[in-house]
Amino acid sequence: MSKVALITNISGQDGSYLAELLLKKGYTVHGIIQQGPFLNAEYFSDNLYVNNPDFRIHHYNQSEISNPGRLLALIRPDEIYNLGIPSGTTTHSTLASVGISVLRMLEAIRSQGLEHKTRYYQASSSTLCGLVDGMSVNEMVTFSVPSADAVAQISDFWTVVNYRETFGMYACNGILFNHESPRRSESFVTRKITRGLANITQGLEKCLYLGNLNALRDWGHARDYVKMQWLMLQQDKPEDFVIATGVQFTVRQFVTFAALELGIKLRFVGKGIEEKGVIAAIISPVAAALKVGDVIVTVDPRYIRPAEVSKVSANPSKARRQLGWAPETSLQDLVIEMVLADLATAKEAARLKLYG
Ligand code: GDR
Repeated sequence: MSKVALITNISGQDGSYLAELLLKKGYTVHGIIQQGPFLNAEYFSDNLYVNNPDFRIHHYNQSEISNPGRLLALIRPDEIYNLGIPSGTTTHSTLASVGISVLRMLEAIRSQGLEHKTRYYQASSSTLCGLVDGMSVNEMVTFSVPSADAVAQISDFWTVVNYRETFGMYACNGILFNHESPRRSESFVTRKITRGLANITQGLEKCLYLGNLNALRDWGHARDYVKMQWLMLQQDKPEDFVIATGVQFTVRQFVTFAALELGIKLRFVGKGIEEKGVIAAIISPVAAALKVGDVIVTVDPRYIRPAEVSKVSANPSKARRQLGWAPETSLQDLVIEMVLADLATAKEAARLKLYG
């Protein structure tokens, strides 16, 4: 009998990669889509999904989500991956929906008598640590200085720990640092950069406007991180893990790598809000319409955050030590994959613009 998994927010970046992974492993995958009626066809175009009886989507409204018992009774999942809400959802709705849904999901597992069958994964992020500049995060971090967002995540985190310790449930938290991919939303800086620069090479945009170029982030590939989420549920005992690469780069470096992949060598001039990225050399025909000296990156004060956490490092050594997990994709490879995907889209958009 194949294992049954339930993934919430399956149409998001992580949900779609996780669904791919589990289907390849022979699972029957049930996914809940929380907002809007559509499955993101772009992510699910693979023939893994088409007419696949092992892949089921449930379109739920808010009240159905907050009452998941019926679905659990129906599918009796071996594993639940609660990926929560799409990133970027506002704080009020975060508190109103996510904090409660974790509790309701765990309660529903118990009320259906599944507490010794169903393993539960809760997606948390480094936000829950109440990040302060310069701090290093491992699983022992004390949650302090919380932002409003962190309050919701801290509540979820301890609810999971509480159910694990009080009811002996197999429930764990993944504390994920930034994880990106071509499926990342454009509201995050990596995708904004790869999409913006690809559009510029195709004449669809002139300049990319960014905030703090000095911000340091630990960026991994979402596809690697969902493997870790799965691994967390395959152990003898449930534990919480930091999921990160342990390596940091600045936003400026990310822009530089992405531009290079598009055949543009950038030179940064000026400081702070005066800083600009100027084309120093064109080294490939992809950017043939551009010329040396063009300003294609500009710092725009509107994107500078008032309370910026510009430097936080992650310590994912527990994942490596205990689960043998290490990210497989380097930042350079991640950048290449994202740039190539956005370049293909930009070329198509430019072609349509030209020929209609
Ligand atoms: P982050 O991701 O805030 O770390 O949260 P984001 O990509 O938004 O920002 C990363 C860094 O880039 C700087 N930056 C810009 N950011 C955006 N979005 N747009 C810009 O134009 C821009 N210019 C510079 C930011 O100031 C920041 O320093 C992500 C989310 O997934 C969270 O949900 C999660 O908790 C953390 O990662 C771990």
